[in-house]
Amino acid sequence: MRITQENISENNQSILSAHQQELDFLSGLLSKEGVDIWALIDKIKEFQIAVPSWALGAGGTRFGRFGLGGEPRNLEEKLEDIGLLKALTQKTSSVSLHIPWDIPSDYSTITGLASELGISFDAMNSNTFQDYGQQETYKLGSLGNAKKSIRNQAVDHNIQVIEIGKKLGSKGLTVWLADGSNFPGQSSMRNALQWTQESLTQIYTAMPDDWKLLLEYKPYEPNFYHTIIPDWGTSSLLCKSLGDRAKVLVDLGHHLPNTNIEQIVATLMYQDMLAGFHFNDSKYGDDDLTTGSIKPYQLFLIFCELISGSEDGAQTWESISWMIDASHNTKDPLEDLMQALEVISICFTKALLVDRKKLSACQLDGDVVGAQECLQEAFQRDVRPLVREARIQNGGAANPITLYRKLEVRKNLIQERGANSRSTGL
Ligand code: LRH
Ligand code: MN
Repeated sequence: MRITQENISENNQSILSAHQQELDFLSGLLSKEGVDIWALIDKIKEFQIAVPSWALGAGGTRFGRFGLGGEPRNLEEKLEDIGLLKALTQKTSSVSLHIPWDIPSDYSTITGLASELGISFDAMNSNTFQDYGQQETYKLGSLGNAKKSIRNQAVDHNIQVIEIGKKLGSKGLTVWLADGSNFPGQSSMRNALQWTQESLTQIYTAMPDDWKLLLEYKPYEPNFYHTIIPDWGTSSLLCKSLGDRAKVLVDLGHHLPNTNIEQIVATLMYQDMLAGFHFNDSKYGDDDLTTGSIKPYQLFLIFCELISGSEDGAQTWESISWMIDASHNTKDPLEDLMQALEVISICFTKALLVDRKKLSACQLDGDVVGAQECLQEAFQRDVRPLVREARIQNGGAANPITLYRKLEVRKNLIQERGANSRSTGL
């Protein structure tokens, strides 16, 4: 199924006057405060977010998975679904593939379809946390496994992923390791870290010079006593030992409760060590819930650090990768992703509205209340008309989910692919 520009402009027509009224009112308020509306809208239009290939079907937990039908059965259909998201939101111009879940059957078909849909290939993800018929099991680890032969197998897999990515035009490799232990004494934590460093060095050396390595950390799960790369400190320690094209990937769900993630972002930008993000939200653990559905203020504060860090020259905006990493246990994956894209754009826009001059003056004067008022002033602003205007100017739908439902996309996908089609992924 494809959504045409006619579908979109016809639907937008019905809401344009109401939208224009809201936009004019907000523009009036913000212009009085010296905000350049059009520059703001351009920044929102340019801000693109990669879609994870593994989040286009129903996710699940060990307690069960509830399919919804019409799920993409192969990489071609996954690209079609991202094409639907792009048509509706004009926010998703790239996909992040996971290997072996998304090994292309025919490269020319895949690259042809991707360019037809206007989709490029973002960072590739290796997978040494499952067994999928490889020689030796990853049950007790991969790059940090005590057995040299298994470490070599995992290094070879990552090099294969790089080779696949090179054929697709990707420029990055994301490495997340489930490696660790479930019980004290089970593994030598210092040796496992050293073996991991040695394995990563082989992978980094095999990467083309214009590629970057994004090293993702996670405190626990699937191992529940220790994880070899549990936090940003260990990830940046390893990255610094590899070289300046290795940086730290921040998955918002990979933090112990109440961790100050915006401070981690500030610290990584201070060292030019931030690779990018896996956006999602969580209440307790790595819940992979819809971005901004639980802690939108935290997401706003993270964007405040990103904007101040890039405007002050700590790290360039262009060097940071933006991806969603979520699992849809109870929502339609495409609706869930459209909700995430909306709130990411909203929190980014609110953060752009922070009067940074006034804020740093308050910080220097020790005006604690004044400083918070600067953030609240921006966070409490309803910027949805700006985000909608940016989307409409980009050729997207004024209200993506409304149009998605009006066109009965899920129903059409079920007719096309069947009620029990299942997507590869978690
Ligand atoms: C690990 C993770 C990682 C992916 C996987 C699908 O929790 O966040 O980024 O490889 O989810
Ligand atoms: Mn992730």
